[in-house]
Amino acid sequence: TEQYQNIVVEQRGRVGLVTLNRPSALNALNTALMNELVSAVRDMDTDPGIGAVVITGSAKAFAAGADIKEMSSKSYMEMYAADWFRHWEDLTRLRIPVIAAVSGFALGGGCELAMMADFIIAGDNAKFGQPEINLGVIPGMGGSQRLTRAVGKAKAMDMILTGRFMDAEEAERSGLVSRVVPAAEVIEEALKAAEAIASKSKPAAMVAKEVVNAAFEMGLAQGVVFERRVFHSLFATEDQKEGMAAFSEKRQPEFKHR
Ligand code: CO8
Repeated sequence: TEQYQNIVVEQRGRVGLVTLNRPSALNALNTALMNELVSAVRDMDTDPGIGAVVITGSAKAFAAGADIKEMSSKSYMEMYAADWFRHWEDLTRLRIPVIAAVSGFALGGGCELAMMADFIIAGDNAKFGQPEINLGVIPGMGGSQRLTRAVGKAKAMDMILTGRFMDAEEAERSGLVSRVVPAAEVIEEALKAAEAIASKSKPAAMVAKEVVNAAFEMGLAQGVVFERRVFHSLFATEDQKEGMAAFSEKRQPEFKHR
């Protein structure tokens, strides 16, 4: 397996677990960390033995943002020429389900990274924020778009314009996270959810993610037709035959992920 400096990569059953590991900077997201994370999850995405991914940080910080020290002296032209942050978008093109398990700070790029996951499970100590305005900038990894879709205009404007943090309770109430659990249990809870997903038919889980994401890109009528066509396509899988046969025979299905 590859050696990484800024992340720890593990496999638990059919689940890939990536832990951001730059404790000296509260997991601030620099280029080296991004390259490692993108490389690790891309490998998992095409690994037939993996059915879901969990991305997590430390107890104190999921990630405290893009690395301010790495960015601070860059010129416009350097940012533009490198298309700074573009490679983070690769995380949104993964085809298997991804869960962000958030303890502590998820700020700036950290909040944006969490929102690139398919859903977020938060510890009760989680703090979400887009405090870029305090640095004289704005969100740059999708925050203005994904936060607004997740929590609506009022709360997104409030957070992005004032830079205030949202605690776990408000984040759940607002629809930013799917569950809040005691902080000490957040990784275990995310691994359980990922294991549940990975035990289903993989082709069904992959297209389930694809059709939900299509809801953000398509009109309703077009999205409903897309869903129906994809639904039809699953009748070409062995897993559909097995899943429905198991139901009729009152037993657990044995999915082959094909
Ligand atoms: N970048 C670099 N280093 C960081 C970052 C960061 N985002 N966050 C924390 N660190 C470092 C600190 O500098 C400190 O290092 P050192 O010990 O060497 O001084 C170490 O981590 C520990 O941090 P603190 O001592 O500050 O810990 P506290 O517990 O006192 O405070 C906070 C925790 C509140 C999280 C505080 O660290 C903080 O406010 N961090 C910055 C939060 C922030 O502003 N995030 C947004 C960053 S900008 C961003 O993400 C933009 C994304 C898209 C940009 C697009 C541009 C094109």
